[in-house]
Amino acid sequence: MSRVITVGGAQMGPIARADSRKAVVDRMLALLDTAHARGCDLVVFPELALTTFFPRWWMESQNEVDSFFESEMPGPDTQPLFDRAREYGIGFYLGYAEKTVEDGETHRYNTSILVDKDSNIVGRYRKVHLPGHAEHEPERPWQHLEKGYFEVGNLGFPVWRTMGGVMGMCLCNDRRWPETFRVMGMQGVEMVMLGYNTPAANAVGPEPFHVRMMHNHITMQAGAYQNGTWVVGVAKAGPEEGCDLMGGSVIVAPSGEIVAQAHTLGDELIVAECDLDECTFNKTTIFNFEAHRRPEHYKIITEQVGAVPPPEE
Ligand code: CDT
Repeated sequence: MSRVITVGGAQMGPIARADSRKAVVDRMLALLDTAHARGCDLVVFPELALTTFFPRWWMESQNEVDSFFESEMPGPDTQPLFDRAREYGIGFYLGYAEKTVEDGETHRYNTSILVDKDSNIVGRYRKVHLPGHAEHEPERPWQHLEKGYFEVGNLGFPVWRTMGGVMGMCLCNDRRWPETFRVMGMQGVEMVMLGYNTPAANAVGPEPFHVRMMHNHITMQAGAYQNGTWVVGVAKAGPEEGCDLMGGSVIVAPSGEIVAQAHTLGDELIVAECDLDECTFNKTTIFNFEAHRRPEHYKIITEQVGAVPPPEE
């Protein structure tokens, strides 16, 4: 049986702080329509796809922060997405801010879900590597308050057998950490989906745009190659009220090659036919983990957080 999944990366242009959920969901429905016309089985939307990248703003009122969170999924605003996707028989990945009550306590996570072709939520991931800072830093040109507005995800990096393959998820900054991909690689992942919101410039020091875009791609390409998996990385792009977000959404083959790439900073669908059987070559040769990994030499990775150089002479 064919294991080809036609995947759409639904890059989204800027979302204004005042944009309603309905206005955003309407844009996502238009991307789903395009995906259907182009024969997609699965569509990947960005991180925090339903709102502007709100950690950019220092907000003292928790009520104001909470206005960017969803406390039900699907909720009244997002139900049309689930309905349209089910009508088309398309699965999707969606990043959003999740507010949830567990054991009587409220938690807030930067979350993605995986929805199958029948519109069932089959997977949930909560971002582990939260970048930025927790307190207001007024000297910055824009804030990056993920550490203040979210808790570290508590679900690890699971994978799910669905849509004919082994599927995994992560979010934005996670892609920069090889551990993210390896933990999923150790579970046989065949497609990693990730949404991102990455500023085109570094807020705290000079870094050329082309170098930042290289970091964006090189991390996903390395994750794909070193684990023999497809990677679908999808941006929120363009000028979002004072902060330019890079685009550069890509679909990366298990060889590490980019097979589709966005060329705009707006709403744009990139499409690739992804044969999950292409994962087998890497997984059974150069990256045959069973044959070649030496975990007895990797303990420092899980036992230590920061780098500890040897003492000075
Ligand atoms: N959303 C997200 O994780 N963005 C980060 C930017 C970090 S700048 C503090 C990224 O790694 O792309």
